[in-house]
Order: sequence, then structure tokens, then C-alpha cells
Amino acid sequence: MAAQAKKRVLSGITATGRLHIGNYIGAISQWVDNQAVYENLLFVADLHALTIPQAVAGQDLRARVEEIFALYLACGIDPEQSTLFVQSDIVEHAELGWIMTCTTPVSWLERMTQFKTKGKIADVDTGVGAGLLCYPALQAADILLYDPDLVPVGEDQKQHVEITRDIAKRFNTLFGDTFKIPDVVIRQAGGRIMGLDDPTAKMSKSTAERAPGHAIGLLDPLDKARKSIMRAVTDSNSGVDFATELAPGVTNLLTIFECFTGTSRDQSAARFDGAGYGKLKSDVADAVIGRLTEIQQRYREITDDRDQLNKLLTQGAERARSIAGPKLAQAYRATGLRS
Ligand code: AQP
Repeated sequence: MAAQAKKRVLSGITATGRLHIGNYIGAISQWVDNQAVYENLLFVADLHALTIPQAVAGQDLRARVEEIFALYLACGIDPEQSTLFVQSDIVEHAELGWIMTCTTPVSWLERMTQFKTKGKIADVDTGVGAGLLCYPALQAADILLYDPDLVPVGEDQKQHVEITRDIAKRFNTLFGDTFKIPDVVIRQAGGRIMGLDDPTAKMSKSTAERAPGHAIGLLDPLDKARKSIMRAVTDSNSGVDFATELAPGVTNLLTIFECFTGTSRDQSAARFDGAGYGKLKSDVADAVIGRLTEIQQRYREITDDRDQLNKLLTQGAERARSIAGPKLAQAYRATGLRS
């Protein structure tokens, strides 16, 4: 029997800040777990980081991008099994992004929740950049350039992949069948790790930049990580009582524990029911710090070998370009820009 081709998966993380355990649980660890099953194309979305220019002004964005790339490797992504690349290294993203911006009705873009929420925190004097509005058109290009079968995302990103499907269908109707319509896969476990300082808000890179104690960074000093977990918001009770509704902060700590140790909620209940919050936090801290120690050790080895890191950046970009280049050419022909 002929071997079935692996399904192609495309996924990425925006370089809006330093990676945290939410990004690890919700995205990177799942890529690692699936890398033998799928053909993974994984990228660092640096062009998207410019959608809020105030957030990156004055920073060495390329250094942050390469930190994220090295962290993908340090977390266990195998560059022989997966294609890893940086978005701005592949100019086809920006080129197809323009075509998709022209294909997408403004009314679709204005409906995006992320535009509405992030637009509110943009600089009041200069207003919102057009890039924040057009972000989903570039994201559609990021995806459609590679003809993926599946795009796994957290619940909050679902709307952006749905608009990608709509943009692809609209392009195909206007210019002829060009793009494959990918399926959205919504991740379940650990899909939304919440802030340690505020368990009603999603742990996020940009909040972590201004709120110490909000997130655990993958490269945070280990004693700082432990302190942030020990200070995590729970509720005014003294311990875990599974017979009552658990506070969001307690549920969040349990989810983090389960994701880092591979245990189930039933196993957590057996371990923590009746335990004080001190014991819960201390066990969560041990589990997180055990994994961070491995990741940070591997990260140091990777970044110490600069030549090898540059080689992997080049190799990944070449592989990505070999798929994106012909697809862009096809889109140029479909629009009539090329014959
Ligand atoms: N708190 C989270 N829990 C679980 N998964 C998460 N992801 C992000 N935060 C959590 C997942 O990580 C990937 C990164 O996506 P992104 O950087 O493109 O967008 P994001 O979701 O907006 O990430 P952040 O960290 O919250 O950044 P900012 O502050 O820039 O908005 C996605 O797969 C996401 O689901």
C-alpha cells in the first residue's frame, strides 16, 4: 500500500514580545508533539509585530526574532523534520499580502475583534496604523502561500483563520482556482493560559512587557519564575477544594501543572484536594522550573553556536521560499500581473 502523504500544517508566533509558558503550552509543545505526524511549517511572524509600531520602536527586533527562532529549537523542534523560518526573510509574504489586501473588503477587516481590542490601546495621538486593520490580509498570505491542510490556533485566533478561508474563496472566485482552503483546528488542552496576576486575562507577551508577575518567560531567571508562581492570584480560601467551584486562578495553576506534567484533572484532584495553595504553587513551580531548566540549557548551546544558527535560518528560508515562490508566481498569473 502506498504511504499516505503527511498533512501540511502551518503555524507561527508573532514577535510582539518574549515567549512565555502560554506560547509554549498553547503552541510550541504541540508542534513538538506532532512533528513526526505532520509536515510542519513554523515561522516567526515579525512583519506582524510592526502592526503596533509603538510597541517595537527603539528595540532590536531582529534580535528578538532570532531569540524566538532559537527558542523553537530549544523547545524541541527538529529542523530536519520541520521547516522553520522568519516571515520577513521570505519576501513573498509581503507581495502576496498586498494582493490579499486588495482582495479583502474593508468591512471584513473592521469586524475583527483583535482590531477592535488592540486598536483601543494604540497611541492616542497618532491613532491606529493601517497595518493593524490589514493584518488579517497579510495573515491570509502567510497561510495561503504554503497550501497547508491544517492551521492550528487558539480559540482567540479562530476568527483570523476563518477570514483567511473567506479571502481564499473570494480570490478563487475572482481570479480562478488558485488557493487551497485550509481547515482550522482549535486546540483544546491549555488553549488559553491566563495571567498569573489576573486570571481573567489571557497570558500575553505584550502585557508581560509592562506587568511583572503576569507571565513566566521561557528565558526568565528561575528564581523569578518561582516567585511569580508563588505570588499567583488565587482567591481568599486557603486551599484547594474540588467539591466547590474552583477560582479561575486555581484552575489556571492546575492547567499549567497538568500541561507540564502530562497529568489529568482526576490525577490533580487526587494529588491536590484539601492541599493548601502553598503546596499547589510549589508543585507547579517545580514542574515549570524543571522544564525551563532544560529549555534554557539547550537555548544557551544553540545561541553559543552562531554559525550553526545562521545556517539553520538560511536553510529554513530556502525551504520555505521553494514553496512560497511558485505559489506567488501562480497568484501573479491568476491576477494577470504575469502571463
Ligand atoms: N495564554 C496563552 N495560552 C495558550 N496559548 C497561547 N498562545 C498565546 N498566548 C497563549 C498561543 O501562542 C501562539 C502565539 O500567537 P501570537 O503570538 O501570534 O498571538 P497571541 O495569541 O496574541 O500571543 P500573545 O502571547 O498573547 O501575544 P500578544 O501580547 O502580542 O497578543 C498562538 O498559537 C496562540 O494561540
